[in-house]
Amino acid sequence: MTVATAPKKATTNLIGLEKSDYRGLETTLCQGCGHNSIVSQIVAVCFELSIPPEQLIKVSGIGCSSKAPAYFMNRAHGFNGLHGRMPSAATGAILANHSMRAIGMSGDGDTANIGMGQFKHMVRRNVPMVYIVANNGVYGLTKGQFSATAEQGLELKKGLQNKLPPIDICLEALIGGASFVARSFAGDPRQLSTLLKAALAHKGTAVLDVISPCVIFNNKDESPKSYAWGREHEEPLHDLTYVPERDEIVISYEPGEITSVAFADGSSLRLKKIEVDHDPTSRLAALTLIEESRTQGTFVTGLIYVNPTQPTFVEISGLGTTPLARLTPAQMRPTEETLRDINARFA
Ligand SMILES: Cc1ncc(C[n+]2csc(CCOP(=O)(O)OP(=O)(O)O)c2C)c(N)n1
Ligand code: SF4
Ligand SMILES: [Mg+2]
Repeated sequence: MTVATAPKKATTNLIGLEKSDYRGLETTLCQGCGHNSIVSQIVAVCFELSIPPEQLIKVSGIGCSSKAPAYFMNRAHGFNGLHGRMPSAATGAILANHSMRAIGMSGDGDTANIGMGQFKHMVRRNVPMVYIVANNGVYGLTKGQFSATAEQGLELKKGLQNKLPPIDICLEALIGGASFVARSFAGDPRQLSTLLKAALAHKGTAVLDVISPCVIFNNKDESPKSYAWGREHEEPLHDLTYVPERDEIVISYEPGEITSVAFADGSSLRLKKIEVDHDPTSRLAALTLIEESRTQGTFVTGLIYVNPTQPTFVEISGLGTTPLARLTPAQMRPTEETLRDINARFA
């Protein structure tokens, strides 16, 4: 008698790598830390999209969140920079070799406190990279001081109340001219994974503000950066489906039920309306959405804004197709004759 067995699920991706090829070192972050969930999604998504690890640059600043790149993709290139200075390190790396993909990993302190200036210039330039902010409202690494994204009135330690209004990372990104702005939750792996895929497909800076609870210093149920609050209050804007270039999915929808965002690499993101009518291609609608969410204290997640055609820093800088790092000395140096001509003009 022959016994029918279910077909085995492929353990290798399109470039013949296993998921283990996308892992990093064993995490040293606390068990249950939201940053660990973000790491798991990066590993899963990069494996699924068959991204060659050697073609990825991972960059970070300082903080528990900025330690996270050590825990994914051992075979990728990495640079752990100074506190708040990840954007300048990433910009330099990308300008040197724009054939690479880059994932920047930052924290709310790293971005919204010490690194705000760098962040604003990165989004304004539209440097091609995914910029993840693992946002927990505290400086986790230095034992839980309030960061600039902590809610006004929040009490974490007895007698200590945050008196200042919070900075909204998505709002700052939008005002700064960002071309891709999304918010997600470390407790919502499905949405996070889809947004990560779209962010990797986007040609400019893709800002992903991920509420990522710190289980040690900011996880009381009443805190808007806790797991309990997030699970209770999350309001996804859309039901999202990422469609890689090679897969044309055939699902029938009612007319007007879905919209689609096409990325330069041929992939697309399908957005199915849930409750709110939000057009992520309208900057004004995105600004209004964030302002309404702030005043009403709601937790909206999903793709807030996208402009897939906004020119990137590489395009604006006219870098051409060959990355600077691949040019030969002869291609980079002016000839003696050219130098003589230039000097002659100043004679
Ligand atoms: C120039 C400088 N100032 C201060 C510090 C101390 N410091 C280390 S991590 C950190 C805050 C990190 O917070 P965040 O970016 O939110 O990361 P988290 O640990 O919460 O993930 C601070 C203030 C430092 N390392 N360098
Ligand atoms: S202290 Fe907080 S942010 Fe740092 S690893 Fe632990 S849970 Fe995560
Ligand atoms: Mg933090």
